[in-house]
Amino acid sequence: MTASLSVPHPASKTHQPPPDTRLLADAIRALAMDAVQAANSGHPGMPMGMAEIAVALWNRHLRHNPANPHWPDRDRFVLSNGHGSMLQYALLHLTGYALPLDELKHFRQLGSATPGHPELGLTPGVETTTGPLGQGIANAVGMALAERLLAVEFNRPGHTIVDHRTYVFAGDGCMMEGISHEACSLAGTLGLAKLVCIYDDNGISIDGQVAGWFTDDTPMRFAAYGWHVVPDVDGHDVDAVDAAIRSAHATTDRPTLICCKTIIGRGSPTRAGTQKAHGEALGEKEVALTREALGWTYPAFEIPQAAYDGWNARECGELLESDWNRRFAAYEAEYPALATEFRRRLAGELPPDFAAHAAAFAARQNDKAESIATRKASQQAIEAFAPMLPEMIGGAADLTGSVFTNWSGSKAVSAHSPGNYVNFGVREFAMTAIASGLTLHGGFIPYVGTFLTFSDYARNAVRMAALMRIRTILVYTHDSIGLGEDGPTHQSIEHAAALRLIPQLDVWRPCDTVETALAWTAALEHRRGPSCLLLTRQSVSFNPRRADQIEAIRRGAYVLVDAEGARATIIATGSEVALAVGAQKALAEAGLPVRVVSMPCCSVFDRQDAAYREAVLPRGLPRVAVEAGVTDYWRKYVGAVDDPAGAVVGIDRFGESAPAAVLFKHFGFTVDHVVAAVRSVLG
Ligand SMILES: Cc1ncc(C[n+]2csc(CCOP(=O)(O)OP(=O)(O)O)c2C)c(N)n1
Ligand SMILES: [Mg+2]
Repeated sequence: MTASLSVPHPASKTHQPPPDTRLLADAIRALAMDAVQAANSGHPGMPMGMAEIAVALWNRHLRHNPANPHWPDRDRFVLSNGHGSMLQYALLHLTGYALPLDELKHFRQLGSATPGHPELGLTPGVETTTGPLGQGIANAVGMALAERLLAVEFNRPGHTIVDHRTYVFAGDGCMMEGISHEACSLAGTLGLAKLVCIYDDNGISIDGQVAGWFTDDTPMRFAAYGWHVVPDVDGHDVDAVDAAIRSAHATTDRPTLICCKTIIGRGSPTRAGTQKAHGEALGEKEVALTREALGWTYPAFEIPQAAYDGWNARECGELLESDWNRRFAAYEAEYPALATEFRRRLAGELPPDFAAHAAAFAARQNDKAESIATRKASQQAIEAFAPMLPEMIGGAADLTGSVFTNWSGSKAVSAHSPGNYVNFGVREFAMTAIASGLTLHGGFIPYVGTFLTFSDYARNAVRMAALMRIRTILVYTHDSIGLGEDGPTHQSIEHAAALRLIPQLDVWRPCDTVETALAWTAALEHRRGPSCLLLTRQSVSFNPRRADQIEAIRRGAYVLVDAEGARATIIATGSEVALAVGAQKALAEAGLPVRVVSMPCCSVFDRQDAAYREAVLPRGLPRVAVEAGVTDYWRKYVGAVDDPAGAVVGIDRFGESAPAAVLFKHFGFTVDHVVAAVRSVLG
């Protein structure tokens, strides 16, 4: 599908003389070198090398409205080579976003809107946080996929309300990173035609000329993925880049890669073409020489009005958006329910009856009292929620039949048909960053699954989702030695603890069907960060609860079994809750009352008020934590290793290949061992 360009782009305005492209490009160069110089830190080379490419895209094609960076049908722009952040800041400033010159003068300073790498939420117009190379491309793939799916879902004959492109800039580093392979391979298979990647082929990365470590035939590589490739474009020729972008627009069945040959740091007499231009300030002397070479006569941070006039996108943006608003109003008149739903989806709001629906589901799960694997309980949750949440888009890294991320209404997305389920293939990292792209675009709540052990492959994308505080749901099953015979390569030992160390990430490890229902509810409701659901392969026993206990699950930890005059607290998560309950019973029979606290989500518990935390974990009661994972994490709850009033039953070595029941016994996850641990903390 091609864009329905009902409003002309500035590029097609014929009544004005075309802007002086050299002036526009040099304005970027000047701002980039001056801001980096002012900070004495940053990356001038990329912005100076991609300046003409930026002119071609941002001055002639990009459909955006600086006055409203959230306009739903804007083109998306991702700077995957995020070290070139000054390029984006210069563009946002020059085209008229609320990014005053003062912010550029404070590039990389505390509290500025111009951080070292682009960060979502800090700078108007930045669509995703980039910096870890390659991930921006995967985010862009997710955005393009979101656009494609929303267009099919919401557009109606004569009413095209979703119709925009996703552009991504990428450098050699992005192309070298494995995630670009994962993401671009899938984008080719899915035929994401509105995705346009512009490759800054400057032959330089930090260590020098990439010829020593990167000799791929990149056009061939992308052609092999099924992309439309425009090779050998002179990246300093605005018209040539413009023509390549047009050829991308004319391609309606495949994504496009535009390979632009550029010179890093172009304009700088001694640094251009060298790795020195990459990541250090040019220095006062070289800045002056560059001004001279460019014929740029203005002092630092002074941009001539003609450059501002040529770059200004406010009027055009206003026209583009108001045209869309008009078209959306017509759509709304004809399809009021769809329009309301579209608004809800883009706002990321759950339907008003969600909470009631979720509570009813938890109550049903409680009535059923099934003892099943939590991965299965998770599938039941998906089955319960997905019909009322069309924004849920699932997927797995080639483990659907194991992680149970599918449900009866799952329909696979392909190049030729829309759907609500993505078979990501064995691509954990791209899957996760693509999921973030879906979230960032708006309109979707992605949930993607793999084995917990392989969360390592995806870890930096999980971290980025947390850093961005975006709602992506990560379904990680086979969460311990409990997976059994696949052995130590597949058995998570340190993963739960390692994930819990990521700030702004909620890690849920539910113990049965009801906790899984509540964990899913929390993940769906939590708009300010990603959530992980750590789930068992093996069956776990159901725990009866009162209504107030069910309600308390969402507080992260709660008293599951209490005892009059309890002398100790056993804290447990997931599959080990059953052990804690077993030990509690055995101890009660022996006349030793103890309390069991189920703690499915530590971070959520930590956010509760002090009174609640004290009520659940009273100070002064010795504590034993039980989890089939590394013990270190639990020390914050039970005290130091040499504290006699605290113990952890855990596993600080890699697992073994054997049936799960054998392994639990082998590694000391038995009622007897937990009982002994409790006795040990009582002295
Ligand atoms: C995942 C990741 N690894 C390493 C880095 C550190 N780093 C930043 S830029 C860069 C070199 C990138 O080369 P290229 O993309 O060609 O950028 P250019 O110098 O051409 O602007 C490296 C290694 C990073 N940002 N992300
Ligand atoms: Mg490079």
